[in-house]
Amino acid sequence: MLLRHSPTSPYVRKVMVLLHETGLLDQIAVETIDGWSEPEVLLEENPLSMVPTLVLDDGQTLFDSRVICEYLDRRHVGRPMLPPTGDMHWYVLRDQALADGILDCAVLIFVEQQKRPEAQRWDWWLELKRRAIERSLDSLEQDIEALLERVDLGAIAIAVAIGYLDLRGAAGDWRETRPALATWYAGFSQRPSMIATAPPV
Ligand SMILES: N[C@@H](CCC(=O)N[C@@H](CS)C(=O)NCC(=O)O)C(=O)O
Repeated sequence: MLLRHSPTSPYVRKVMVLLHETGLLDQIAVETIDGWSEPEVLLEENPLSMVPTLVLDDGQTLFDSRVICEYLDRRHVGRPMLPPTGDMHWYVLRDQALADGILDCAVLIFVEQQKRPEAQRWDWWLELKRRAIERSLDSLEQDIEALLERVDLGAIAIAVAIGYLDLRGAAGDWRETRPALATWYAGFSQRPSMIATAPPV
């Protein structure tokens, strides 16, 4: 299998952390590509021209990160990163949706600030997305008990999302008002899977 990869993409990082945690890393070749420049090879595999894209051994492709993570999670023998049944199945998916939603907001802010000409930036839009991130972090702080001791797809996605907020400075000094979340994140960040996949500064 071949994973189309970008070292700064948090969606790619989620897949990479899962590969580390499940011991699947040596089954995957990784190739860095820039989705934003619509490279021909990626367009043939994914009309959205986005990373991560996973090319299977039979030439079929899978995207996006949620689909890739679920596919990979069924290919190892250890404890599943997405519990197959029960309440936790839905809670883990919900947590991943929250984390990906935070990422979607942070990427939109990044694009608005870094790619759009300054005169065309839309403050209302930026503030709307910032508030969504703030509320999401508040809810994680409030429900921190539900996150403790977990290493699953939901916890991975949340840690990766927070890592991306830090990388882009998209949530300022969020730790000041969310001490419990900060402590949880500090601990989770020490996992070898998180250290090995940390984006270049
Ligand atoms: N929902 C997608 C999002 C993937 C995504 O936004 N990838 C970005 C890199 S962080 C990308 O490839 N952007 C290229 C583009 O939008 O043209 C997933 O979970 O995989």
